[in-house]
Amino acid sequence: MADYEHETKAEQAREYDASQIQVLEGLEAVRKRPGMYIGSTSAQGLHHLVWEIVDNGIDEALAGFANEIHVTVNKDNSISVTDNGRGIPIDIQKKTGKPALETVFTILHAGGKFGGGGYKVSGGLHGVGASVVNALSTELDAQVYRDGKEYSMTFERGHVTVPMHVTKEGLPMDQHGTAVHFLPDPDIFRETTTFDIKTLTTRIRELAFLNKGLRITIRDERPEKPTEDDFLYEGGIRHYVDYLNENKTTLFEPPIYVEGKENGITVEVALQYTDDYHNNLLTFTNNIHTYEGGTHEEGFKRALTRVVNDYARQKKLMKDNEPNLTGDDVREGLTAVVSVKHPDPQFEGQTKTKLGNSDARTAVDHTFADHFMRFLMEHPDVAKKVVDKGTLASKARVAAKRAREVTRKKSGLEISNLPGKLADNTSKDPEISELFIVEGDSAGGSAKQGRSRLTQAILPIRGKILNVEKASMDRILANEEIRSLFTAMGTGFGDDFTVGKANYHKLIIMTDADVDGAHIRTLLLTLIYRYMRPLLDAGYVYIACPPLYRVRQGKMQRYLDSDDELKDLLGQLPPAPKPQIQRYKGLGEMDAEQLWDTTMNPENRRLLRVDAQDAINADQVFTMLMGDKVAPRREFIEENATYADLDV
Ligand code: TTJ
Repeated sequence: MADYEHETKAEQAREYDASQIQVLEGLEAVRKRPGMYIGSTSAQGLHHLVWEIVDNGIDEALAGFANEIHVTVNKDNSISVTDNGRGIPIDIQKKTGKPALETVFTILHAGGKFGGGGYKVSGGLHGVGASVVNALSTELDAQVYRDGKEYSMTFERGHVTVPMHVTKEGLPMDQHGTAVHFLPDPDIFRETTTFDIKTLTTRIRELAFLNKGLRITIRDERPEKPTEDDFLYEGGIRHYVDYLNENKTTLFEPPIYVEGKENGITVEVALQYTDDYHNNLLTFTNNIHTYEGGTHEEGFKRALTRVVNDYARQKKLMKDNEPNLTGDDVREGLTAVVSVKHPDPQFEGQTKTKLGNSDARTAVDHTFADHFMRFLMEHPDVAKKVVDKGTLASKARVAAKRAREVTRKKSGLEISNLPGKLADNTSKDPEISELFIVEGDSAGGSAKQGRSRLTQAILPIRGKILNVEKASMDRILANEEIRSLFTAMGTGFGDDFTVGKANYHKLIIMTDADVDGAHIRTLLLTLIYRYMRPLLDAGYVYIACPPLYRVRQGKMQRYLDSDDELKDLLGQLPPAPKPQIQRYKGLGEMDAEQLWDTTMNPENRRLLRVDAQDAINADQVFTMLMGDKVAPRREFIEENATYADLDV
């Protein structure tokens, strides 16, 4: 391209116009199809805006130039994010003739791509940059602090309204950083423009764990008395493991922590064993939670299994003729966080949260195996506990397998031998088949009568099922209620579990809208979370939402889900004839037709999909709700009295 200074004014103008048009086209595209850039325009998409901005500050921190990020939810539901980095460059770029600051907010994908040196390792799920946030905000303003000056610039829905100019001079020369403030556009975010402080706080805490030494604060200015949380973990993911195990009984303190670098990949692993029967392994790549795992997870698992077995053989903790401990054995009771920072991550899988780079497998394996073997050698008492735990798991696994084989022969976990209480649907197509787990025999009866026979199967369960959080595998397998669920689903159990064999692509939990119903639902969700997790990952698990009220007036009949809706409706109805209000306490109070109309008919019903994305919280929630320690449970229930958080 010709040198800018040698172009005529007309050429410059033409070029400016051309680039301007391109910019507008780019950002108009974002406004036309926001879902393509931020996933959706639901609450999740709304919160994504915050991460797009925060990620820029994190990149600056990872590059070593910032150590503080402050996030504020303002009274009007706008967001402010500041960092103490170098500040977005304000010099005029030759290529565009505009300040770099403007480019960052008006060119798609421009975030972090300029300036040279280092690489962008952070990034939200989509990593599309600040311009997308700008396009989807009614107003956005940015300040840059550098060279003793404050520079400002303002936008509306992606368009520049006030070009960059100096707004303060004579500031301290060592004051530097970036501040961004934006107000999401309600025309785009039709569902909600209200930020959820819990969602923001959870992710910010996680980001602080994942980036040791970085201080991140979150302030909520909306309540009468503003709240502020301040997160700074010098120990990084070691503290994450502490946090995850807060309410568990651990086998040793503190968590093991290793860090290393191989081929430009930074590897961190923290782990600790608990007396639980299951494990909690979280993996991250460039601060993104890799729900589907991938090469870093494989490298970690492989190294863990190998090192524990090698150590046990070397120290004669296992007999020569005993078989090796399996991966599942050595992971029983394990809580671990694996975090890698990769210069060029390849994300694969259904939700693009599976790491594909094979160099990450070897980097994690090598880094972790070396450190971990040395750790075991230096801490023989801890090492013995780890080996003992694995050995115990191995024995339980063998016993459970034997029990399973016996039951399979006797009454069978086989599809040919469906449980007696199951009213199956007639279609054999899993995609259109739904399995309702219904609380109570009477509701089960109504559901059987009212259902669509082609697509809907009913499995009634009586009362409280076994709490799997406190039971070993063989006891779980001996439980009638649980067995019939696995048999009906057709997925197999334990090592044999295959989500591809699921007979139903919707597993719908239908319980009463009272405390007992909520408890049964939690028991079922715990079972599914611990032993049928792939169903959650596949998005097959749902909660049915029976209505709370029926209101009738003359020929009019309406079903309502909340007290608010009831109040609204009663406010609108004429006073006569007197409206008749029925409050449903249980599913059993509805006849077959009502149950179909309100809760089962795909045309009218509401289903809540149970979201596997919330898995980290779920682990803690289940430990708290279902584990042994009572005090944190009471606290948790008091804090979350509405129960709603578990549902989505
Ligand atoms: C780029 O390379 C030259 C020096 O500055 C680098 C940079 O972009 N730094 C930077 C950007 N620090 N902080 C940001 C930033 C912070 C927030 C909160 C939001 C945005 C869009 C950028």
